[in-house]
Amino acid sequence: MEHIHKVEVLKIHLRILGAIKFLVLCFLILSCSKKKEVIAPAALLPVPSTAQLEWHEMEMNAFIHFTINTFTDKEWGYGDESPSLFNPSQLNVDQWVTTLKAAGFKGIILTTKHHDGFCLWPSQFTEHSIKKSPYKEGKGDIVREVSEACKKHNLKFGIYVSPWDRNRSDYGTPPYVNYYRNQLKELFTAYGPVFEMWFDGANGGDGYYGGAKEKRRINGASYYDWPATLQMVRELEPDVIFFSDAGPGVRWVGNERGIAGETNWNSITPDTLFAGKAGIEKLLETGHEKGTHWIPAEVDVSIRPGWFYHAKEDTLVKSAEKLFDIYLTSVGRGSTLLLNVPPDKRGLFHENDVKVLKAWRALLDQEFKTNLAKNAKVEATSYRDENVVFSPLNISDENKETYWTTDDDVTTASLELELEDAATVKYVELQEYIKLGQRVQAFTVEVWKNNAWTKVADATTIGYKRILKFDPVNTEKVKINITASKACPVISSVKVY
Ligand code: FUL
Repeated sequence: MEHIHKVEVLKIHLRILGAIKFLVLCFLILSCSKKKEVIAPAALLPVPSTAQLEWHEMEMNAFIHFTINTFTDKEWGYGDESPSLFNPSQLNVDQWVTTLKAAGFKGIILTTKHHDGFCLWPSQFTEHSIKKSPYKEGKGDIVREVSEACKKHNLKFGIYVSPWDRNRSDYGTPPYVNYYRNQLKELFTAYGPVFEMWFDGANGGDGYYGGAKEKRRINGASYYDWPATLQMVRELEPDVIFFSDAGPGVRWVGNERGIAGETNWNSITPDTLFAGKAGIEKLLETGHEKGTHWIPAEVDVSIRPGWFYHAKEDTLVKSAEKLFDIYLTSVGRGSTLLLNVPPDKRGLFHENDVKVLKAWRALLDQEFKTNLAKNAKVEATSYRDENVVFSPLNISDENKETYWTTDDDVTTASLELELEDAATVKYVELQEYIKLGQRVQAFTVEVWKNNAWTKVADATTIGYKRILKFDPVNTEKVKINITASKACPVISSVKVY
């Protein structure tokens, strides 16, 4: 009897347990269905294309200026130089590419033709090329060598093809534009993939021009009919990034000193700009907050005073410290650095340049060795919809697709990072999630010192990446205050060194 009673009690217990389980399940289903919808901020136009985004992520590319000028000790060849002068004795493109790769460059842009018109590939459209030089008895092709070495070492390959040609007798007339296009066709058909194409702004002036030896002026806005030329190239290489003073892929930064504007918007309104247009330097340096197109600045600068190799500049190679400063004013201001390293007459990077590149790499690695934000406790004044998808923790998860953001009507906000231990800090590095556009207009950095917040830096734009350097300070807490933003800030990464 007793036994039967126990079984009944057990049954009742089981039923109660089942009911509880059912209720818990209902509650879970109900609360899940009630869960807020995840609504990311709308993109703030303009935004980068996929190819531009990849270009931003490269951060550092190298320029290689090498041509007949290397042998004539000039910066701009007149166009009458004999191809027989081009004779590198120990050319080794592997030395170029491996040196640059070790320094951290992701792509290389080679001067396939500079203003003097000499071609580093055996173009079928001119005799003014490497095929008439002693190099490999006229069988050489340095464009091919470099593009293949880039493939081998997994770097991207880009080309500089000067529109201005001081050798051609037809420069300034319509047939030359056809010649130029034929050369582009040759290059883009046989040497790709090409990630970036450089159109230089220097256009027209005096030159040899097939013996005419005169000054020729062209109308930079109309002579080349750029839209048609770009369209032709795009058909061969759809994702190529076009560099010129005003884009359309990336713009010139307005100076050759390695300095992007402290305020650096990735946007400009290009309608009234064209390669070679005078007086636009300042605008190119800062971009324009209300610009209609995403056309970021590229910072081109040479490791030496000149773009081409000159023995007299062997002692004037920029120091590792100078290159570090340039890194901060280019990559550290949301631009991509394009650092020129010119091979010498042997066809090698000079020992002094190689030494400096190594020291610079070591300096970068040393200064940015330990990211103190990695294990920091992070809090924000608010986060979007109080949804963990937009949590401030995203800034240190090393996932470039996650970010911290606020509600649409919140354009000022702070992030506080509490470091694991007190440490000496001297750099803060921030990244906006630029897929949704560039937003931040002003921000400050504070550190906790003597029981109070002390401002150590303030700045304007962030963009793809912003690095601020300040006097080293010992602290356990760092605060970022976004003080003005075009729309809710969207920050994907914060690092502290
Ligand atoms: C300038 C050119 O005139 C220089 O020679 C060099 O190629 C530099 C990168 O661009 O406009």
